[in-house]
Amino acid sequence: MALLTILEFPDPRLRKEALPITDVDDSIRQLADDMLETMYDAPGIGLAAPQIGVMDRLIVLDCVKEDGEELRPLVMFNPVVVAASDEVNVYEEGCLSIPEQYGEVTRPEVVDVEWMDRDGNAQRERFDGLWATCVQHEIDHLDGKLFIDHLKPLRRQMITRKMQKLKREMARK
Ligand code: K1U
Ligand code: ZN
Repeated sequence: MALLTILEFPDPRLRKEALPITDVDDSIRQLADDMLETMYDAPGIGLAAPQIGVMDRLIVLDCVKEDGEELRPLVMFNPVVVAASDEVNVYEEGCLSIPEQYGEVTRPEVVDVEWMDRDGNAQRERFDGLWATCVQHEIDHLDGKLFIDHLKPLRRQMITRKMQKLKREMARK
């Protein structure tokens, strides 16, 4: 197992579209396990492959938040939202690639997602609550989309400028 480095906005790799996975083999299963370890360590509730610089359509998530409740690590290859409710939900989202910045994002409250699991089997499940928010946030990463793209222009600009300034300061150190 290995901890991976999480890319930070405005890294251009976060804006690229990831490619479909054709073969679920041991190397991609190992990558998924390393991503889960990295996500739990961060700590976070989700992680998408482009966030660690791998342009494959792979996400991991576990939105179990209660202490003592059994973990539910999910690994999804080629996830797709196949149905979404008209009802929406507003959640103050964060992102491991945009540290310490938050914003209210409106998304469908309930989504049906299809994906391929670690054994190459097709899966379909309905998600609601934080699971629905998180799976949509992670699938957005696969299309080069970030939660700030859902915010009002002024808030998005504020976060973008803060992150650009932080990057310049880090480069000077
Ligand atoms: O994709 C990511 O950057 C991970 C991100 C997922 C996410 C958070 C909030 C709403 C939608 C999607 C995070 O995990 S940020 C960290 C976080 O939310 C968290 C960390 C520890 C405990 C609980 C939440
Ligand atoms: Zn994110």
